[in-house]
Amino acid sequence: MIRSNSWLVCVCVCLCVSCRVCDPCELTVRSAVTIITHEVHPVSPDHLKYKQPSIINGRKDVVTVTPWLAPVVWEGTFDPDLLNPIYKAQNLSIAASVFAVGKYIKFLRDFLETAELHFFVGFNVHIYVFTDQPKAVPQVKMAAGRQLSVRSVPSAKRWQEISARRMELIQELIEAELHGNNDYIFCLDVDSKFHGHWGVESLGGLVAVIHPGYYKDDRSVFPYERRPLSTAYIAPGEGDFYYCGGAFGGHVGEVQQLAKTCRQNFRDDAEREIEAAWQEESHLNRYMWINKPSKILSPEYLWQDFKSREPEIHIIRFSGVVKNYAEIRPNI
Ligand code: UD2
Repeated sequence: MIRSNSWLVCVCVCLCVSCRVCDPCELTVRSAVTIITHEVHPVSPDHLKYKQPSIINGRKDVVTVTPWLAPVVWEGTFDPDLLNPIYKAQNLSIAASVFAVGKYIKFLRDFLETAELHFFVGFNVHIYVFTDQPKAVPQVKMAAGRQLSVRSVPSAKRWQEISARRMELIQELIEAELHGNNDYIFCLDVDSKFHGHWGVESLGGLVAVIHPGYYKDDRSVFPYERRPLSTAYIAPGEGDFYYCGGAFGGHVGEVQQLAKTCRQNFRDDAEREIEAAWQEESHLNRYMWINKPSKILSPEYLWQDFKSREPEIHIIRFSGVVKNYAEIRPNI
């Protein structure tokens, strides 16, 4: 099927590979069918003026491509003057999901207000807020082409459940409302603010954000789920990067597949009475290890306010606020 925004979606049968995808314990949770999206080449408007690209001058302090040849997006690796007209011509829609349950509702205003200033400014954006307090959702003035919808969700006694249930609700949102309407979706933590440009350079089939806490570490110390009983298990010596649970996204079809798999794996773990070390973040890391992201966003796209800025971070685009867990979570 050829989509209107120039993406080709094809369906192929997975071949057996030497990974845990084919372990008997995962057969029930992974479909034999994988959706792969191929981006057709970008089409530039005629006579567009922008800075001359170079393949010898550019960022030398960071790695800008993974070993599987996915770009790693850092400031200085892309040109908005070139990218924006290309994507503008496609009349894209970008959805964002954000959960504000219990006391986390207090973070919503700053999240929404700063998204207006920095997140896909000038594009069609639809923010979906999931909350147990719809009446407390702040009224934030949104620019033309941008809208907000509120979805009611029950509150929970454990923060782990709220965090983990996001995959299920994201899957349902995509299946019920987004297919055919929105081209891309980003799933974001609410206890965060935008501080700088986050735009079309972040778009891709499957997009992961490098966690700011571990990007200089050896993978043996990543907080992956290390118990083989869990479907999120990654052994020492395995894995690529440690990705954030607080920001990920991509084409809606890809994110649907991710959410569906993580939700099912979480459920299978629950039946075995095991909860992955970092809930859906552990399942996301497991998924992204097998299903390599087609684009990786540097820690500029999810920093943490309590961390001092590192020299390679030229801009902070989105950052988690400092919070007192004991005060805001329903349980410790
Ligand atoms: C990390 C991840 C988070 C998630 C979690 C593991 C980052 C920056 N954060 O952060 O995404 O993977 O580990 O579960 O990567 N929420 C509520 N109400 C609650 C609790 C949580 O609405 O009572 C929502 C809210 O959108 C919040 C998100 O769940 O932003 C994640 O919860 P967190 O911020 O407490 O998780 P944290 O800081 O451990």
